[in-house]
Amino acid sequence: MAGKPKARAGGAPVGRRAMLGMLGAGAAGLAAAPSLQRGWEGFLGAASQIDATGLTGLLPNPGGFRYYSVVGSVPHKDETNYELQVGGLVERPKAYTLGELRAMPQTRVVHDVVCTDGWRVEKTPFEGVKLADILDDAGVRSAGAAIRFTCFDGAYSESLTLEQARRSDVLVALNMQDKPITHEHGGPVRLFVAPMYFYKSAKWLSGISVTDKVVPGYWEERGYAVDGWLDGADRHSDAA
Ligand SMILES: Nc1nc2c(c(=O)[nH]1)N[C@H]1C(S)=C(S)[C@@H](COP(=O)(O)O)O[C@H]1N2
Ligand SMILES: [Mo]
Repeated sequence: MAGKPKARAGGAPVGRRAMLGMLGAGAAGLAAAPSLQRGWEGFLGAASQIDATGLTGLLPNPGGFRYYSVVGSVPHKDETNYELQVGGLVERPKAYTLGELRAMPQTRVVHDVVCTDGWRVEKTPFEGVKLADILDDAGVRSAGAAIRFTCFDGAYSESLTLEQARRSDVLVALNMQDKPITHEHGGPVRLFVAPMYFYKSAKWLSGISVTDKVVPGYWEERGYAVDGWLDGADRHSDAA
């Protein structure tokens, strides 16, 4: 599979030299300023939002993750303004607040995270609401066959078949590594599709729409497989 294009769809482009300079200054500032609370991960997350070069994706990160976004900046959302819209081919379209999602039964899934770019973070816990529960709440109509996911970054999208979406290891996740998902990792709510490559796990999730067929997502329109199964994934079992 070809490497991801590094061009970002939005935001002001930052030159490679400027980016290196900024990262250098940031790293020096971090070493010199113990008062900087967010730490290297927070810095990387912030830097990645203005990095049009993809360089931040190449920097070391103690957690093993790289931060990805196809746009230059993403609005921050929390309990005051977050909403998850569920609609399309359903009986009961609904918008969930963060509080409503937190009040639903929570499921914890531990699975390796694997990006097609070659990095992996082993045994990563995610916790949240089973997508299947949200679909049951909404009542999928008989014509419904797939799900389209949209994001409040305004650009990313993903897809699953209805059968995939109903697996018990597919979550509308609120926690990652047993903490609320940070903005950099797609919080407050992201998808976690444990048996598939991490590109299927849409960050900054804002919309779940039931469709009559699979609508290829952002990377899928750019050549990635619609079925993003990891090697060794059990495609037919429901086991997490
Ligand atoms: N909204 C959104 N979701 C996204 C992406 C993105 O660019 N935008 N990148 C995908 C890819 S390719 C990966 S590997 C993971 C990265 O998640 P992380 O930034 O939390 O490491 O998010 C996936 N979900
Ligand atoms: Mo990825």
